[in-house]
Amino acid sequence: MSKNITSVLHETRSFGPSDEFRKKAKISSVEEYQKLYRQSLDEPDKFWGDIANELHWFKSWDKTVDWNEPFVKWFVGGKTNPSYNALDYQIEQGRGDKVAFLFEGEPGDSKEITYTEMLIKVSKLANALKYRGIAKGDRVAIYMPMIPEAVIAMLACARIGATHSVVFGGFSAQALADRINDAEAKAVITADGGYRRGGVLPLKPAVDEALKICSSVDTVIVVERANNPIDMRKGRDFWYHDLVNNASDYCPAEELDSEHPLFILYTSGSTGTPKGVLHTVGGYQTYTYLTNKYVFDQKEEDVFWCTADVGWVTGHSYIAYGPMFNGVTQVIYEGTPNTPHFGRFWELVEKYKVNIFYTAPTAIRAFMKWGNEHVEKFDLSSLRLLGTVGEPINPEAWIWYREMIGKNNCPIVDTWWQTETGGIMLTTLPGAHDAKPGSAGLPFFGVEAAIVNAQAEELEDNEGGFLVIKRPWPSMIRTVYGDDERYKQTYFGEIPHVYFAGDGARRDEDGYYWIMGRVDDVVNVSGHRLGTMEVESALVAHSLVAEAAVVSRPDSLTGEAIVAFVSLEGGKEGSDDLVKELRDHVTKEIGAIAKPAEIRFSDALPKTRSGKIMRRLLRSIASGEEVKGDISTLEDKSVVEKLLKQAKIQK
Ligand code: 7RM
Repeated sequence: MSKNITSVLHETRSFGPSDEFRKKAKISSVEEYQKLYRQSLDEPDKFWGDIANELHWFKSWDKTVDWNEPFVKWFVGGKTNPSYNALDYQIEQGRGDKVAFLFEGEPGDSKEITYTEMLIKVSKLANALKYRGIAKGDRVAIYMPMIPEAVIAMLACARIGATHSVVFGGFSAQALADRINDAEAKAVITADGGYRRGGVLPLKPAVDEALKICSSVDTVIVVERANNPIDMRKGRDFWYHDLVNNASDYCPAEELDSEHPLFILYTSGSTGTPKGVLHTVGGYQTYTYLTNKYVFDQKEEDVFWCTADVGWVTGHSYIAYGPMFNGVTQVIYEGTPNTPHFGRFWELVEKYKVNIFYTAPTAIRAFMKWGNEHVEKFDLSSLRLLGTVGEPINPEAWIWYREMIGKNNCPIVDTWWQTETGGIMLTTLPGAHDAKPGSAGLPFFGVEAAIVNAQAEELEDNEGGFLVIKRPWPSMIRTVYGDDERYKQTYFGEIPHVYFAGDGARRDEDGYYWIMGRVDDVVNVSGHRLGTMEVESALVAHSLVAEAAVVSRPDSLTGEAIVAFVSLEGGKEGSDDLVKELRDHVTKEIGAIAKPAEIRFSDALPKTRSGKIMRRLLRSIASGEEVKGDISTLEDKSVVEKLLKQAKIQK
């Protein structure tokens, strides 16, 4: 943390919106952006108060923001409900018969759900939860495929003031159990299974497995989706369709305090167990509403498709909440982009005449690799705006996205944000700004960003440093669930008096931010942030493994790939069979996303005297680079020599 970061990427191209796009855009000039941006910083009470009032409040607030570093409250004393704002409030504005979701299952089944139908479905499930004794303040885990019921479950929880914790359907039983236990969830909403990669991904069996070690859960609600055989335990497990058939179709939304906990979403830290990032209702709803409106320049007639899974924050903020607050029509797709064919996404863009498309760089790199012929078969002329999120996008992929998908006619917004920030923090506004390939653009309204050194001193233009946020914004993380101290340490403990996001970046002479990646020990595989510690502890859980150190190396497809250095019990020798066994083991413990791309055996790992593994050295070795920098804290230098020798042999 002591050194600044050297920046290597220098890209000079820039692309502005077409005159046509600009003319119709909500914000259509740099001056307009600057004026609103200044107002958001100079008069935050007025700015955020006006925006918050574009949604519905049962009772107005007494104070807009209450900052008691590092704890913040927004719209203090106000009462509102995000489920009301996503549904009832939209219907009040005449959107009852408007389609909320255009759902497409992987096997090709499809259905449309209007806002009114959503309200009925959400109400019924909310009533079913109440019937099962779930009340305001309880936690509910959601473990679902990408089907409308996932969003329905989130909004049903919000409706009654139960805090949801969505666990990505690709996570293992163990990962699910850890998250259920940390939140002490009372119920799990799941499905028998979902359709994925041409087969069925069973979910209920993993819930059964997890619940063997979770005592807080007394209700499991199961959506019938894939018809895979499952066990139902009497008194605990209920079919979704049975419960909702018996439930009344209206459930009034609870009047929730602005700071009532809306959801917990677990994200990896550099050490220890996953962190339960907590978001609350009033600030989160205001910020996701506004970012969705301006970053995606949402028009009443637009069809919006965010390809994220609801298990990640992007699926929370830009599927379940932000677009709903704007009354948007969305596509929701259950499957993978290459099933049953490599053009599946483009087929859906054509079918549903998608106007705004939001995806991750890792997906874009995969599309590039699969070949242009899969794109060219389909009519993409409905597209008018493209977005990316999750990791830095390399300029080559950016240009491909612009040319092949956008046909040189769609602005691209590269949006930088985190689970902890709740919504988009850095971006260009598509009708106002030129975009530079590889840059996430400028701070959004209310975001006071800076590049600093470890003493919080601001650096010069183009100097690499730590990306920090200098004042609270409405959708900021409130705490790490159940662990205020960890919250304080993680986000405000390293650089004095600012929120430190964990990313390195530089700002250029035009004020554009260029993200350089994470500065801590987290790997970002396909846009999914995984703690190296979690993968290490999964490896160490295997009986033959003594110790493990996990690092990333650059990967052209997934952004970063996991390389695991493993030392075995009793000086045993590694083998190809063991590599396979360990990779399967990690898949079982965490999920396929965490499976190491490479495993290298070593009888010892480089450590400091205090016993900390020096991942920096391993990262260099894994990437085939020279080991540079300070190795004075290294306990046993011969360990590095051995690893280097071994790396040469493997080449
Ligand atoms: C939304 C999300 C957060 C981390 C973040 C960055 C990286 C995200 C971008 C990006 C460069 C981007 N939440 N990241 N977006 N890096 N440019 N546009 O991804 O909590 O899962 O991950 O992802 O390192 O800190 S997350």
